[in-house]
Amino acid sequence: MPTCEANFDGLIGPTHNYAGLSPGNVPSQSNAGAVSRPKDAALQGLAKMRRVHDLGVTQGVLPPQQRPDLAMLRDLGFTGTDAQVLERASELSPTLTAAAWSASSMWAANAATVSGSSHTPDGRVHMTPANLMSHYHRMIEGSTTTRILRAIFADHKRFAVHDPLPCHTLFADEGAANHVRFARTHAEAGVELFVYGFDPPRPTPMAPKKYKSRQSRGACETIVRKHGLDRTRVVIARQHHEAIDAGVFHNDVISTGNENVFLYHELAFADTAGVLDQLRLALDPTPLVEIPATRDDFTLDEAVTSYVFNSQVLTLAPGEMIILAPSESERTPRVAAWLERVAEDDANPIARVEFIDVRESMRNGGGPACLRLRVPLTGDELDAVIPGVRFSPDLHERLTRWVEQHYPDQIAPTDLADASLARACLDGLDELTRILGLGDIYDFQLA
Ligand code: SUG
Repeated sequence: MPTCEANFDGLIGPTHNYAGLSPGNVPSQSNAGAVSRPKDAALQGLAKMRRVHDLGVTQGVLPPQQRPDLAMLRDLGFTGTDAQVLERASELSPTLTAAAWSASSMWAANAATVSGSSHTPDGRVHMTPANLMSHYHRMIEGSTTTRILRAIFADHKRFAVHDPLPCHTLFADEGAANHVRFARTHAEAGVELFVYGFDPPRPTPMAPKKYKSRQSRGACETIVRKHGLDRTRVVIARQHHEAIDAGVFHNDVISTGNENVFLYHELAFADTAGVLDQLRLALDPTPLVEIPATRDDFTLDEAVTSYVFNSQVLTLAPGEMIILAPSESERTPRVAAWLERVAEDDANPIARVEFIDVRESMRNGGGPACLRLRVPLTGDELDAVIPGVRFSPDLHERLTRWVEQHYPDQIAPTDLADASLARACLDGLDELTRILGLGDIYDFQLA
């Protein structure tokens, strides 16, 4: 097997709901309190995995986390039976209760930052799970994500799964959502772009005013060191403060890349021209194929509404790529027109654009690319991945049956006090670990 870039999608969990937990994430705020549709959400996620698999790209599955996390609520002082814990927590703190139920681990682009073995001095794939310390409901993902990644990428000769960085603003880390790998092909070594929003030791007057940035420069620099990357093949760039204030809470909402192709909005970075210069130099002699969107093409607001940069750009064959864009891009006229121009332009390898419906996730600010973690793998490394998480039509069928059987059709905010719903969700997860051949990974299984 040649080297590939596998996409590991977060399977959308049965507790998917709209709790408005993410200030700075416009859809999360505007859909707060809406009724969610977990079954539809999971089926949409599986259909996306199937489409990517059918396009010939290696696809894997990451299981959801144990939610609701009643142990977390107990740690915070809520006592009694499960029903009492949920009742007291939902009375006293709807926010903590919602954090305990959040299915946010679906957004696997925030699970970790990954460097392929062609970039690391020990020739292993290095992964640093994100500490996600900017939001409490996400911060509680880190330890289980580490356990899950260590179960899936268990072969120490080939994979190094680090601990998450310390939970301090100096190291605020949101994972691969702020990381892009460039190379002539997936089989070759290339350059890694790390993007941050703030740098606590060196504050700047050009900081966002409305929303907080999530990723620190210190996190980027620490991961570069821990993965042992060659600094001449690393670019570290700061997000534009206007982008963050428009709702670009992760870089993957405003730029994306695949092999040597780079799609970006001109307001993605504080110094976009400088970032391009550094990338061109680091990637030389491979040319960087630049696909910009200017303010005249569409505004930051249109980029955020359409989530066009959260498309998956996938290699179909040498020199032939597809953009798998969220349906919302098709419904944003100036963005749809730009996509059409990109697909028609022979100067880039984009052959066509396809739209995919992940509406339930989108309503919480998670597009197609948020739902997946990219992992560059050689054939041997792919063979060393636990086989049960490899997506196939057979696994698609089994997971569809499992979702149909275990997922609620809807969750309204008041359902988060329901202990029987909590039990049903956890029973489903117990069965899932057997379907995926993962063994015991959840706290309730290990207790
Ligand atoms: O961290 N939404 C997620 C969306 C993450 C998207 N990921 C990437 N861009 N890669 C977040 O803001 C909303 C949950 C709620 O409001 O119920 C939420 O966590």
